[in-house]
Amino acid sequence: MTDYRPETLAIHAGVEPDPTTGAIMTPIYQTSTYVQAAPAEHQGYEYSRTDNPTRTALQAALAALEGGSYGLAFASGMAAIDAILRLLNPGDHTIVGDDVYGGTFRLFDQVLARYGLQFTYVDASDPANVRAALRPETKLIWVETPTNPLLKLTDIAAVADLAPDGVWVAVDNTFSSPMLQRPLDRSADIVVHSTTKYLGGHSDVVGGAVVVNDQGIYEELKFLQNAVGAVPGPQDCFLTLRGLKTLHLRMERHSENALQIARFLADHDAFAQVIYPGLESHPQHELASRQMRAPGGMISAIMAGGDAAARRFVSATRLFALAESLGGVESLIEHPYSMTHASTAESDIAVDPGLVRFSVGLEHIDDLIADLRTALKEV
Ligand code: P1T
Repeated sequence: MTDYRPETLAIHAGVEPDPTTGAIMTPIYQTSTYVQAAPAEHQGYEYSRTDNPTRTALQAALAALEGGSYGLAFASGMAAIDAILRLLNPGDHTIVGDDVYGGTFRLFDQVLARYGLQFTYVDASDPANVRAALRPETKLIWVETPTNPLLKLTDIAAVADLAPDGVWVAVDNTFSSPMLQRPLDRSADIVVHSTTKYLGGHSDVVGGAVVVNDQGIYEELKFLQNAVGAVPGPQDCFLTLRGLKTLHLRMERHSENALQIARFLADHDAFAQVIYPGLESHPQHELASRQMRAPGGMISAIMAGGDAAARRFVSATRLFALAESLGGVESLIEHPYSMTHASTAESDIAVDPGLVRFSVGLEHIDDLIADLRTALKEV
């Protein structure tokens, strides 16, 4: 299966005809438990927190898409991130990219720091900053690339190269999806996703995933998945698995639409800065071209009129729905300062109040640009 190209994997990976009926789609095994022939004599499934066949299919598909050996599904992206951090012990140190999803910062800063984990935030777009932050207690390097919401990139191979033995590199690949980049191929140790976003793709399910190659890390994470219990239900696994089948087509169109919209915004004087890895003005455009198959569907822009203009603009669009989240078929717009990144407001990694974030969907490009043009008249 791993010899297939990503487009074929998206459709076939992890899914076998159901052994009892031949159903081509993995059924939703809506069961909490499994009958045993004799004590501990079963068919591989004992209890659905531990394993469920619909989840097994999703996990295999996720692993194949990321080019990894093992996949694990979680109840949300945050649950997946939390499971990875539970590999660490009190006193262990993590280097974190200085632009991350607000919920990730909140988990690190307000929950895990209380258990003695230490975090240092650095601008990981320059690997030298990561190297300079290494300490004897460093166990993990944590980056999003592109980041949420500023779309900064990290050279994954360069960071993996500088990480000493025993320091894991984890990449939150939510904004790219495995169709645009596969961090394990660039020597990262751990890939994490909010599958709520591009992988699910239809704004109808919340989920998370971790993919790794190392059997030891997998076994610890598999233990934590069961011991802590933040697992997705079979219906959610089914929806995510269904979403995966069109990931390649969706990522292509997200990227095409986003490039046109980024160019439109860059030409409009309402914006002081437009940030999109596919624009030549992006400081890491060259790295984006080298590391990503396409620049993705996310755009950020800082409004010349600051906070007030940003709030007016995001309230005035119609097709671009004002909502948190991203990666679905429909276009979304939001104001990170007051919404997704409100938890960073008082911190060193606070975002600009004039920032607006677009998740460009799959609607017709002309309708999307017309919507933005109309809304901009109200700014
Ligand atoms: O929402 P959840 O499935 O728990 O995933 C958390 C998460 C993890 N990593 C990244 C890069 C994310 O963007 C997210 C969730 N982000 C949003 C809800 C948002 O609107 O940015």
